[in-house]
Amino acid sequence: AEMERTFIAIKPDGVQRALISEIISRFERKGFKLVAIKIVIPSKDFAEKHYHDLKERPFFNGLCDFLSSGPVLAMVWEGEGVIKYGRKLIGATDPQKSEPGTIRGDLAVVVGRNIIHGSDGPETAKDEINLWFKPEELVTYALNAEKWTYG
Ligand code: YYY
Ligand code: MG
Repeated sequence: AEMERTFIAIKPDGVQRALISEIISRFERKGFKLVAIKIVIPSKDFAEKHYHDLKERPFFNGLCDFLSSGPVLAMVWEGEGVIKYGRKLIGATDPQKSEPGTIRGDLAVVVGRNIIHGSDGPETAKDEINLWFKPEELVTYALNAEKWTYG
């Protein structure tokens, strides 16, 4: 069986606030594996594709302007339960409601600047990975710690 993968992105606010290493560190220390990473400034059109599910929402235009306003760190993380647990590490959409200990709870204040994106389920994970990455950008490899992480 293939290991589960999710799409995680540090938005322009997280990049500008120098939170890249802090955020990567949380996924890495948990035991998840980084299988793709790049820094990119998405076009407005690309941002609209990424957030297409939200196109009827009043904040859609501002959200897409924001995502395309600067560099985004796009990543794919792999591991057992990584889609659901990745969302748990990230915390609630509104940082005012995110628990302390989560990325948004510890590092963000308002919903419009909540620093990170994570796929919300298996289907969106697949779609978002395919939107942001070419197949050859995903690296399959073994980590020596795997036998200690998974037993
Ligand atoms: O998946 P997640 O990022 O936690 O929330 P979504 O409901 O998918 O919304 C995407 C994005 O839109 C959110 O991270 C911030 C922004 N947003 C907003 O600006 N105002 C809202 N009321 C809801 C979401
Ligand atoms: Mg979402």
